[in-house]
Amino acid sequence: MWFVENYDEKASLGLKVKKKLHEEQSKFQKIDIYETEFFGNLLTLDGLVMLTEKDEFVYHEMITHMPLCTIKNPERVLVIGGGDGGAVREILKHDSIKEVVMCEIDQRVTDLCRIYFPTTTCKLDDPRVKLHFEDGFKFMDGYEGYFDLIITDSSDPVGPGVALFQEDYYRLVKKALKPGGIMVSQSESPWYFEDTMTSMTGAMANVFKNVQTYIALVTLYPSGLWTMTAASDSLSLYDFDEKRSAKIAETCKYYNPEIHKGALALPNFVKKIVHNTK
Ligand code: AG3
Repeated sequence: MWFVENYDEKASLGLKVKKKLHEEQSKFQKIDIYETEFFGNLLTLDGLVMLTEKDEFVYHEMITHMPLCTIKNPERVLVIGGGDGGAVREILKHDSIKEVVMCEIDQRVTDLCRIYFPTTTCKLDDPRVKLHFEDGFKFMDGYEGYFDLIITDSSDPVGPGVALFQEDYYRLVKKALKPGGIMVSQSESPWYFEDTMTSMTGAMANVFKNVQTYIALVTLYPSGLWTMTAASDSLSLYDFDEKRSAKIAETCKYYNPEIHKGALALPNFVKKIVHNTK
């Protein structure tokens, strides 16, 4: 049996599956969990690969440590989405963290990941973590100048995640951030989501002074060439704490200080797609 993610009839990814572990239609989306031959357990939402046990470290290390090593003394972080807990696990590696708030719209994702992905959910019961299961957009409205970092760990811009790629959302993020804060959103693949990347980085550039797209090689996402985009009024990912980055890297399988610098180097065709300001 094969799991196949189809990229708009343009291409597809196939993963050999040992067995299907779970299947349900939640209030928000179709959730499927498989045991694969090579990548461990696989979670898909509406048929799209979210993570496997074997490769999740790339995405989760890169969406967290790039911005966290750029903030002097990160204390409060908000994760919008990220119900698998992988981002939360990485954030807590930074000693200065006092509070991590995760706001996931679909509690079923987290409940099921606790069963099938114990290595990503392992820190969700840490006393510094607060879990909320509601619409991230609405949830954030209650905050002003509070977070050092806001991470959008969303699915593609279809289904429940669409609003998270738009300017209104980035304005809310800015309001919830401390004045010197930074945001980062997963920003899709330049091969298959060119228009999304252009519109979302353009929308970020309307709200923040610095917009910086960087690369994470996520094997099982469309094309494998995946991007994340950070935005801030004062911080630049180039000015990061190399010492802390090296220390954190001892616990990582992908991220390290050389990757931190190298991830910011964009191929020419990607530079043309995004609104990089620095
Ligand atoms: N966020 C999902 C990225 C989108 C993948 N897209 C796709 N397969 N078409 C990852 C959730 C992990 N915390």
